[in-house]
Amino acid sequence: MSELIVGAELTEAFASDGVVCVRQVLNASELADAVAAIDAVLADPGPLAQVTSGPDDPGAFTEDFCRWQQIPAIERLARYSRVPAIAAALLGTEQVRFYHDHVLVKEGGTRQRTPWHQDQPYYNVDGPGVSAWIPVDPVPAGGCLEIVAGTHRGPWLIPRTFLLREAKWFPEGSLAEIPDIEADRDAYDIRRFDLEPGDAIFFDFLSVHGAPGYPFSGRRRVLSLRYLSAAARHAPRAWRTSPPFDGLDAELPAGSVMDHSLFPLVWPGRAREARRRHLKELAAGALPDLSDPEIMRPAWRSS
Ligand SMILES: O=C(O)CCC(=O)C(=O)O
Repeated sequence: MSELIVGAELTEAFASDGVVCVRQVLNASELADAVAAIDAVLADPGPLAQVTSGPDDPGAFTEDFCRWQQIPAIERLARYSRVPAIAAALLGTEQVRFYHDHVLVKEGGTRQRTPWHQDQPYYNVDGPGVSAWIPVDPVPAGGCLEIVAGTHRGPWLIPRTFLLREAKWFPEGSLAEIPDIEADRDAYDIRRFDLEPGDAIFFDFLSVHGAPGYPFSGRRRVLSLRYLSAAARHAPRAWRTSPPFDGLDAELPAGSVMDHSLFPLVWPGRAREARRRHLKELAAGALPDLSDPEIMRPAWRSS
């Protein structure tokens, strides 16, 4: 795989549309890690796991959240793949924190749509963030995540539960409703892609997005990695957010930087810091510590 260049074209497209597709973000071994991670999540669901499709659905839509502390492969991808570097470039921020992971699997034949929504109104943060939606199976455009370009500029729209459409977060009437996009799709600039395993769609926490069911024979296994810009701030809510971070409000004051072990700083990564240190040592005439694996680990190259 070639050197990653997050050029102006990509960052400008993200600033203007709130969504970009980046091909081959994961290399072969990272992809294998992502497959193993998703399979581990499905084999041993966590306390936040849920099936977001009805019992009569011929397939199933399964989700799980916040598993990186139990599944090392997720932490490795979140920290050391190229994803945090791309997130930093797209957000135009010097520092990036990992917010959480989200596994979203649609079995072949699933009818359940992922309703149109924005992510940020479900969260406990104000300020910018980006998600990387990374399938580990080939996903045809007809089964792909869809994003309405330009909606990242807001406004915030009311979050509802996916199945029963309940307003469990912001109270009814306090935010505008999501428009009926399905009734008039041509009126919206909807982006979707034919994806290969390891490609990624990066989209802003405020971008309106949804997904069709999965009317194909294979599965659609996705790992979504979510990142916070340095400008993101803790926004405790009067309700349980999705995902919830129980007890956090007592530890992190409202309006503070998301400086907590739940949200590790992942960019600049250890690899970049280690290389800086190494260059400094070389400049000072000192012998570099070549036993430090991070020095040898390429941050911007995947192989
Ligand atoms: O995978 C899906 O069906 C929806 C994804 C989504 O809503 C998200 O990643 O925020």
